[in-house]
Amino acid sequence: MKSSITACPLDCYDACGIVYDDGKLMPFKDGHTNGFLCPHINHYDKYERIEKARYKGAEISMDEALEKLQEILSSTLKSEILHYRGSGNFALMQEVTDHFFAGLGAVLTDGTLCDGAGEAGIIAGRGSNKNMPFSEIEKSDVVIFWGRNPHTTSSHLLPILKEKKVIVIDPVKTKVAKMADLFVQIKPHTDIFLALLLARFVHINDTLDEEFIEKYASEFDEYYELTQGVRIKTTLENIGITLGDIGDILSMCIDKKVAIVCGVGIQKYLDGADVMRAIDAFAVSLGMFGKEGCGVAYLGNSKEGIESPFNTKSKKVSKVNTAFDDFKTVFIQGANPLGQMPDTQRVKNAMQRVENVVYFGLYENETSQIADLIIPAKTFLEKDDLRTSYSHNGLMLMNKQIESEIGISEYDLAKRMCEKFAIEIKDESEYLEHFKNFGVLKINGCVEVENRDTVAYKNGFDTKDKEFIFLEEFDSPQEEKEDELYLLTPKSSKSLNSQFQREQYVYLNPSQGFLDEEEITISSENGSLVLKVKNSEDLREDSVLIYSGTEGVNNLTSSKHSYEGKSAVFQENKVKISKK
Ligand SMILES: Nc1nc2c(c(=O)[nH]1)N[C@H]1C(S)=C(S)[C@@H](COP(=O)(O)OP(=O)(O)OC[C@H]3O[C@@H](n4cnc5c(=O)[nH]c(N)nc54)[C@H](O)[C@@H]3O)O[C@H]1N2
Ligand SMILES: Nc1nc2c(c(=O)[nH]1)N[C@H]1C(S)=C(S)[C@@H](COP(=O)(O)OP(=O)(O)OC[C@H]3O[C@@H](n4cnc5c(=O)[nH]c(N)nc54)[C@H](O)[C@@H]3O)O[C@H]1N2
Ligand code: SF4
Ligand SMILES: [Mo]
Repeated sequence: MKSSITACPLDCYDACGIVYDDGKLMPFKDGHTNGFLCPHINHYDKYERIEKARYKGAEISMDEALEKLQEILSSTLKSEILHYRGSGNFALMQEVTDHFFAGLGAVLTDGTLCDGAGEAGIIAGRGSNKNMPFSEIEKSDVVIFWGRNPHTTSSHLLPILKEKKVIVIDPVKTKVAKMADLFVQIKPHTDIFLALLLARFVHINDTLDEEFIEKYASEFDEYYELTQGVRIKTTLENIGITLGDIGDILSMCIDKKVAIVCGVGIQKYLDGADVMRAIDAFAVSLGMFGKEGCGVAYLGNSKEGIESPFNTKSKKVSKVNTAFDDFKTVFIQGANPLGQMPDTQRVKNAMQRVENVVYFGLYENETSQIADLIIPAKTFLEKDDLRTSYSHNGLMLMNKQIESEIGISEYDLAKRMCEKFAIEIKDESEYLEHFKNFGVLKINGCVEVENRDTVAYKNGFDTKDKEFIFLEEFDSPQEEKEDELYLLTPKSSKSLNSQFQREQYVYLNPSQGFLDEEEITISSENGSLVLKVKNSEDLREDSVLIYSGTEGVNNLTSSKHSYEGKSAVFQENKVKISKK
């Protein structure tokens, strides 16, 4: 009998297990999925997908589309072919196209639009990025959501908060902030100062975990000196925090199991790596690593412990500022670079000069609109795959549930192209088996990636001498100009980046003096856009919020790289607002 087990394919912390039951997507009852899914998957079949292949606007058959693709690839110098793959589907077999393009001698991408700055900060301090999985957060007494919005982006953490104290550090009064025991509505991009001050006060209050520090963080004294460079009174005034807040955070954390659950919000800046590393250092000061129910959770490496069976050796260009016009053919898979990459005008200009833009995806968007060749993909229900997660250790099977005439799977496309260009490729089942072999059945009935720690850093950090490496310097606070506002671009509950129902508003604090539904212009040094206003008391007066996935939001953002981590910096630019 066909297995009805699959998993959500979306780029999401939770990576939920799904049972396909008589045409319905039902949640796994056990494990972290906890018997519920989310609006994206509950409404998955309501979103209109691309059904037919197209070339230059005219519908063609899938066979013709693949012939065309082959023709385009044969007539392009291999070094002038770019394969740009996004995270529209997070499963492991998606990478099989990298295998084809690398074998062909084409160019792939590196860098990230997502979590790279934070990850670089973690690695600089700890020597590796080993995550604190959901199952460990569950064991903590106190959870600090620091730049993470669980109601929207990781709702499966919510049921485990019941008996815990919750602290939220966010410029926006999010849903979790409203239910928190303590909410600190911090000024955007000032978290590093709060983190430095927290570590300093742990020392001043004589609440350092001396034993841990002696063993694994012996440079803390130097770090303490660095924290003394932060002027307490002016800094606190500037970042919108009181000494009382600091005292409250610390008193809630002392002698407790604390999980600091960070999201990408804190690190969409040039110095995003340093912010993350300073937060880690605060956790170190309390000795919060290597112990059950303690630690700093972020986006772990979803491929940790899994070897790729694919050849991905190739020249690579950065995803953040890709010079598309260096290429004659660009093959875009599972991504919407014209919506989601920073500095849209730059991307558009460059893309216009590309002779062949190929779009391989499920939905129409800014990128499909300018593509020459459109190849419809199969949904996760129509192909076999497996997935892992960046926040728990599960290895989830994604068995094919439906036969469909529409689209082609990544494997079938790669296989066909490999055969045409005489590149070796194995049977699909061999790759699936390869991935499956990294799984191990746990007592609770779940399959997890073997060799992944549940409690990481039990015997010290993964640095040379097992010690945490502290930050040695940090950027001074930014100069403020009166008419400039911080741009926040967090995730929306209605969309998954640019998939599904996309937002269309700019959110402002009412003190800005605009009316709901009034159109305003938002501009930065990179560009501008016009959006209708929604007023919200949940925002600070110095911030403007436009959700990720809103059409045009990236007109405003810069394609600079973070100092560390080759990551996009979507919140580095300040913006101005005016009547339309
Ligand atoms: N519904 C939904 N779920 C998603 C996604 C989606 O688009 N929609 N996207 C998925 C993807 S790709 C990712 S990477 C994850 C990311 O998910 P999260 O890590 O939760 O990231 P964001 O929503 O970008 O930001 C989280 C919080 O950071 C806050 N923030 C912004 N700037 C700052 C700051 O300077 N300091 C502090 N302390 N906080 C700040 C925001 O107000 C927001 O509440 O979510 C995934 N899940
Ligand atoms: N301003 C701003 N910009 C951001 C962000 C932000 O917070 N603010 N977040 C950034 C982050 S964290 C991320 S991860 C990126 C995400 O950016 P992208 O990776 O570009 O993701 P999406 O916008 O979700 O586009 C995914 C596309 O994948 C396609 N797709 C879905 N499933 C499949 C499949 O099975 N096969 C194929 N072939 N295609 C499929 C769909 O057609 C969809 O349009 O955006 C980044 N951009
Ligand atoms: S919470 Fe995340 S993983 Fe779970 S169904 Fe929704 S999008 Fe998928
Ligand atoms: Mo992301």
